Amino acid sequence: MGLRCGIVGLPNVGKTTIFNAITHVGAEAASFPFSTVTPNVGVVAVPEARLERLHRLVETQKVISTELEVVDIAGLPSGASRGEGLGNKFLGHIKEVDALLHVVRCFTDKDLGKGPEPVDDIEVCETELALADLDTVERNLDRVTKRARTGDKDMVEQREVFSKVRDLLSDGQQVRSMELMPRDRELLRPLFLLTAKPVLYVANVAETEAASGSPHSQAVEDYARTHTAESLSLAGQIECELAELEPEEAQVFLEDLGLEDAGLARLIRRAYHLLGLRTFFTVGPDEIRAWTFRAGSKAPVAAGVIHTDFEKKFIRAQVHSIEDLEEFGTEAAVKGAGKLRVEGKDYEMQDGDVVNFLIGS
Ligand SMILES: Nc1nc2c(ncn2[C@@H]2O[C@H](COP(=O)(O)OP(=O)(O)O)[C@@H](O)[C@H]2O)c(=O)[nH]1
Ligand SMILES: [Mg+2]
Repeated sequence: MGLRCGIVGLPNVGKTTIFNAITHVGAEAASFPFSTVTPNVGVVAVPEARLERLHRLVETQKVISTELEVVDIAGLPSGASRGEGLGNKFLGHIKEVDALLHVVRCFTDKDLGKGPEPVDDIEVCETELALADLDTVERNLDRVTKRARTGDKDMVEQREVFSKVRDLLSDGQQVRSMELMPRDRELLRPLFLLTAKPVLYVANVAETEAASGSPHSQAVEDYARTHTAESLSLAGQIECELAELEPEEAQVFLEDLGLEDAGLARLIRRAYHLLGLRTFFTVGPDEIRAWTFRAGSKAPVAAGVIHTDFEKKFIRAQVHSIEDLEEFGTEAAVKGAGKLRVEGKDYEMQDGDVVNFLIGS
């Protein structure tokens, strides 16, 4: 699918700690050699409890998860948007990802000698991103304004949109929060604006606050709610330790801490969802497998995820739910109960669908 999320935030907030924990959990970690401006890229298996539910019902050779690409982008230096130092490179890396996991320090760092100021930190980062966007929009506004003089309709339309967005950015709004028409957003897409990307704030709390959260993580949550973003809290340090343990040991450790679920599993699932990614399943004696599609995809496009040819050769899909399989036991019994749906090429795929695609030759 080629969608990626990038871990961003100020220096020393725990980005690399969280990235390392994620890639430990991941099936295959494909890291680039580390350097300060070469981002680390990891591939992580998306935790999926529904695969286990299917495996309990159907005997199979192997169970295959979907994957997500995560990039550890080095800390954003303040002044990045003015092209100072390595600023441009950092912003370039952010441009290349599809969603942002914005890590915010909510733990106390003894070396820094000051308490967490998560909302101030968020605003420092968001301001850099917005200034970079302002620069991008102004450059493009100049370009289309010149060309609009000839009366070119497309250029005039872009001029109107870019100029509106410039004003809103100057006003301190993030593109993702702006009230814009779908057509406006379409015209903005080629600009790859940084504040247009979906954001999940990750409040990195102290070990002792892993279960309860803190007033600081609450502040992050409140900020997210009013800024068209999502949030969750976790303790990066603990996640790192958890990722080193065998699953049974990790479970015991989690219970000791009063946690239901590893924060990382939540983080990965939320990131996947944030990217607009959804999952369907195929089930058979060879494999039970989770596949990724974009929310809103039609059945032939989803078939094309399995094999490129399948999109064109799609005939129809047989679809049922995991709940139906749990109720009736086998696919044949699901069919016998009249619960196996036959869907055509206009069917919009739903998260959790268990599918058989019928493909022509
Ligand atoms: N107490 C505490 N320290 C952390 C936590 N996460 C990271 N750190 C420490 O913060 C420092 C910076 O972490 P790092 O992951 O390299 O930050 P980055 O610059 O954002 O990539 C390191 O000394 C970590 O050990 C955490 O959850 N709790
Ligand atoms: Mg780092």
